[in-house]
Amino acid sequence: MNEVKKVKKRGLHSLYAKDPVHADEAVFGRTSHHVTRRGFLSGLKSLSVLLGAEIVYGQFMPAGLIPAAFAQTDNPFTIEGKDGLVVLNDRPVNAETPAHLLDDAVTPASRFFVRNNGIVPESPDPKTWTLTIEGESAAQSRTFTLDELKAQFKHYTYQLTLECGGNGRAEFSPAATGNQWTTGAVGCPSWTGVRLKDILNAVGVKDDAVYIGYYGDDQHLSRTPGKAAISRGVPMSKAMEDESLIAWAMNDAPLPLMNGYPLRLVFGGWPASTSGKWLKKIVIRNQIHDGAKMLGKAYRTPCKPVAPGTKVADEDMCIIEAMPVKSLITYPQSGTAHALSSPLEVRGHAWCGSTSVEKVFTSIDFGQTWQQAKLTRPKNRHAWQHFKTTVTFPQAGYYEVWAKAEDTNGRAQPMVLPGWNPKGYLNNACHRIAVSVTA
Ligand SMILES: Nc1nc2c(c(=O)[nH]1)N[C@H]1C(S)=C(S)[C@@H](COP(=O)(O)O)O[C@H]1N2
Ligand SMILES: [Mo]
Repeated sequence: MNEVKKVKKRGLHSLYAKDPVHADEAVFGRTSHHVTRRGFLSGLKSLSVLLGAEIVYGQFMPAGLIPAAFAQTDNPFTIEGKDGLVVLNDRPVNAETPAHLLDDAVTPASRFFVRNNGIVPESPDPKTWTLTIEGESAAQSRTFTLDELKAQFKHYTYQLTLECGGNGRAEFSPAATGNQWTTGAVGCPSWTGVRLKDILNAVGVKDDAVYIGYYGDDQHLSRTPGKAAISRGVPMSKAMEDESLIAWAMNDAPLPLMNGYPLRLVFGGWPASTSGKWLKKIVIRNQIHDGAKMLGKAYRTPCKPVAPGTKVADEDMCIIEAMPVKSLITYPQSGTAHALSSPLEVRGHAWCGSTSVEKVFTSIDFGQTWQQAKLTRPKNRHAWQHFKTTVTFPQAGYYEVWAKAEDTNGRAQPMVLPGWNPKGYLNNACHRIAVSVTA
């Protein structure tokens, strides 16, 4: 079931992540990292040849930008139960969803990404599954079976966005190690379960509680008994939100094994690493949880911005909380050919971990001008929103459609890579797709 078939190939992103200067040369055919504008413009000509069309707004195209048309990856792997996901690693299994497969308003289980830090439990038995709540700030220690959880607490369903903190890592330069996620470590299914706060309150939370931490049933890659692959958590304020769930269902069906079957935490809008899978234990802590991947540089960014490549001391790294504002174009698929005679519908989703999205804009001229898209309200707090717009092209040629979301606090996505950080988290740069317009 967990088996991943076929051999790895190197995509443009891994090429670029490994050595951006050489990748630049390979793609743009340049000999120097410092490209003059003239050199760049002649590069543009050869790019146009490669693309098979004139880059209509080529004079605005930033030097060093890899055309989105080249970011197409073929898919050399498959995971059972997952449809068209691109596998980035097979030990542990990690797979992301191509943008055009995330077009549904509610992400189907078959298209929800997979991010594992350890070894997936083989065949968890829901009948004997238990969840224990304990910890120094728990009034008592209590264990529930899955049936007891379902019988004793009210059920809630919310549509909640989960995005890996490392989504977009592939674009950072200098490159950050770790899974080279492009845009597909995000999804927004509907989740059903009980409110974490109802369980915590039933057990009893002491006044000195500051954090909860989780433990799952997956093994560390080394298979060392008792060693957690990951054990993260959230502050009490997030734990006590209405939408913070202990969930057993995704889109009204049991969770897929890869996504935490039979029980997981779901904290919408926060780095998905906080949403513990195969959930066995929650600890209520009187200090910030110090489990695996809570300390050091894991899921942290520099407390103050640093220049790319800077070595940052652990004590200057701060825990990532809500994810930043972001959007994804899910239709059309990047690389689409479109006839000049008709307008093109462009659509996708936008989300923001702390508030909601206020506006989404698209551009077809490398960000010179923007037009505002139609945007829906979220189904509930921490659910992604959908945007739709119609684009008309002035002439045949190669275009990129860019999307930019702005949250209710007036914070918008940057067009280029934001704040470099040692582990490559929180890349919320504008998503862009290639469209070739034919006469
Ligand atoms: N027990 C356990 N929980 C986990 C993980 C894990 O490896 N083990 N990975 C975390 C990370 S880093 C992410 S991004 C999300 C991914 O959830 P998904 O695999 O369902 O997409 O699960 C989180 N919860
Ligand atoms: Mo993650």
